[in-house]
Amino acid sequence: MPTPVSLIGAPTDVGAGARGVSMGPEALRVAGLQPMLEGLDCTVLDRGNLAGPPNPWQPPVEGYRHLSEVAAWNTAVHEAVYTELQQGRLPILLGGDHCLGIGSISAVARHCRERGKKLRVLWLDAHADFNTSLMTPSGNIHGMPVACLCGHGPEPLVGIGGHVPAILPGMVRQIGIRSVDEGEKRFVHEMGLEVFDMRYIDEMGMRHTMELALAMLDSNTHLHVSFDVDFLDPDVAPGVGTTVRGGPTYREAQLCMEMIADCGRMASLDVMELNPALDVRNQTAEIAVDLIASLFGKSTLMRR
Ligand code: Z70
Ligand code: MN
Ligand code: MN
Ligand code: MN
Repeated sequence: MPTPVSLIGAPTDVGAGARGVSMGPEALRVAGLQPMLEGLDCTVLDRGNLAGPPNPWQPPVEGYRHLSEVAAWNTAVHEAVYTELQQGRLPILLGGDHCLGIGSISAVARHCRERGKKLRVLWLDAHADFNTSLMTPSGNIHGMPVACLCGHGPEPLVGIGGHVPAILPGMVRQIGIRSVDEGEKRFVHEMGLEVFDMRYIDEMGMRHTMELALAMLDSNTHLHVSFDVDFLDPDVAPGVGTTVRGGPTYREAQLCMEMIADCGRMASLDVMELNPALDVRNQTAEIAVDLIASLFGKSTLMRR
């Protein structure tokens, strides 16, 4: 029996540098996320959308834009994701900007600590999202969630979930990375984050990359997938806040998702940064739904 799935909408762009990802949850619903999952024999509950403060659209203060709003949204996300996990359900967080990964992954980490489970986080993204207030070029907190989760960030964010740091860099595998700021690059290296950037994927292929990223998972490992839709090449996915050329093709992304499905360990998922304001007839949402189908085990032929 597949784990029952819960959809949680978090319609906000408080952590982003462009407006519009607040419309992401509804675009994914309109693209047929729930019926697609049901067609794969999942039972799905749509929990609706979380509530939080509006986007005040202010400049950064001391290196952070909208820190109190970002903290409020992440607290709501943390509680919602944690509640679903405690009920034995597989939460899918529908973003919203990627700052919400703090609330989501801190909840997953808390669940794993309480259950004595190991945690592996796959971070599919064009960006490392490993900035701090000292090195951010923008003040946008969607460029900081991985650093915050690893304990490097402001107390109202690193403290969510009650355990600092929420996760260790060694739990994370980043895939598809192709835009990292100068200071951020040094910090990624210093903290020993494992990054499979586009250069690596080009040279070694997606299959080898995913074999390494999914290595050493056992039956006691909770696999969390944090899917920033800007992971995909802009040719296939124009509807994101920040497009970066040179991303995975549809076929590479599909193989990535299929290999995650085959490992059988995915127990929570974020789908982030979809921006319907920049999309063309909801095509990016539809592609995201296609790829999520592969993540949940859709395959062309019967699998042995
Ligand atoms: C840049 C910053 C970012 C997503 C942009 C960009 C971060 N490194 N993340 N779009 N999803 O401003 O920190
Ligand atoms: Mn569980
Ligand atoms: Mn991101
Ligand atoms: Mn990104």
